[in-house]
Amino acid sequence: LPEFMAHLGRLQRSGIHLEYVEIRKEQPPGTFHCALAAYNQERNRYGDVLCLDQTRVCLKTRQNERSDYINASFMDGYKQKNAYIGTQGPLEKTYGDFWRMVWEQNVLVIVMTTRTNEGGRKKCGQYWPLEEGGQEVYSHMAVVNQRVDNHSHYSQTTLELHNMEKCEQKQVTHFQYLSWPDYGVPTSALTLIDFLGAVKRQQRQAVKGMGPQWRGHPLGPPMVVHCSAGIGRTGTFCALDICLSQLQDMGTLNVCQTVRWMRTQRAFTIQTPDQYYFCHNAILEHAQRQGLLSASQ
Ligand code: PTR
Ligand code: PTR
Repeated sequence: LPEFMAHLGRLQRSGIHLEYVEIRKEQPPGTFHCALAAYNQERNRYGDVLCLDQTRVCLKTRQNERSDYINASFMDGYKQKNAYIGTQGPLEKTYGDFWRMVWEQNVLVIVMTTRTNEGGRKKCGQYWPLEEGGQEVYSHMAVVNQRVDNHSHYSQTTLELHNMEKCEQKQVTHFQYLSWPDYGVPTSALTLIDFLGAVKRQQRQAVKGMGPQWRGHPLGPPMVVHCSAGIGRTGTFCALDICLSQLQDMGTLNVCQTVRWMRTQRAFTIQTPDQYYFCHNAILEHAQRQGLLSASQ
């Protein structure tokens, strides 16, 4: 933490913005062939937010389906390979693909950091049944809403997935953070950090209930994290998780290196200088609350 504080002290806000400008200059280190293929265009929410071939999540193609593409990327967490799948807000056309990915990757927790509509614009499809007791069928997956818990800044929904081809079922927890505008930053860092805490507790608890094949993987399968494009808010959320884990484990952290690495896996991660600055600020607020800083800092 002292190194981080010294770094922050040297840079101030404008310096942090400049650091971000430098990060943005770096080109993504891979190719976008699959995302750019003509028959996949309708599977991208935004024509300019594509995923790298090298880290994309491939659907396990079924017969008579041409494409294994979904706009989703594996991303490493702190000391955890593929801790997250960063993805766009599902489109009506891709609801089935989304749930197929959740099933195939054994996902236990879905984190949504956008509302479906913002400022009169559609940001993400309503890809799960909203009401308690509701049920929807997406391709060969039936999703049942078992329970909704509303908290002041987020809602937590327990969903049951029925794979109608395999006649098997699984439980998934859906978390939606409700006060984060796109291109913006949350009004309070601490409410986002509390949200992150709730997400991680659920992931840990769900992993404990998994079968023996997961015993060697204490942190479990990837969490799905999405917003609208799956880069700005998604990237900020994951960067914060990684940096807070670094702080907890090593007593220090490096936002710049973290974001640069993340961008090699999910291209364009973190969209604005303010989101980049927010990561720093949120860590400070957290450190203050934990009593890790003296009053003068
Ligand atoms: N082409 C889009 C646009 O700027 O309108 C791409 C985009 C949309 C990029 C939303 C980022 C966005 O934010 P987030 O990743 O947080 O949903
Ligand atoms: N609509 C987004 C934007 O204008 O920010 C789409 C976009 C995303 C454009 C990333 C360029 C991007 O690349 P970089 O983050 O490397 O500048």
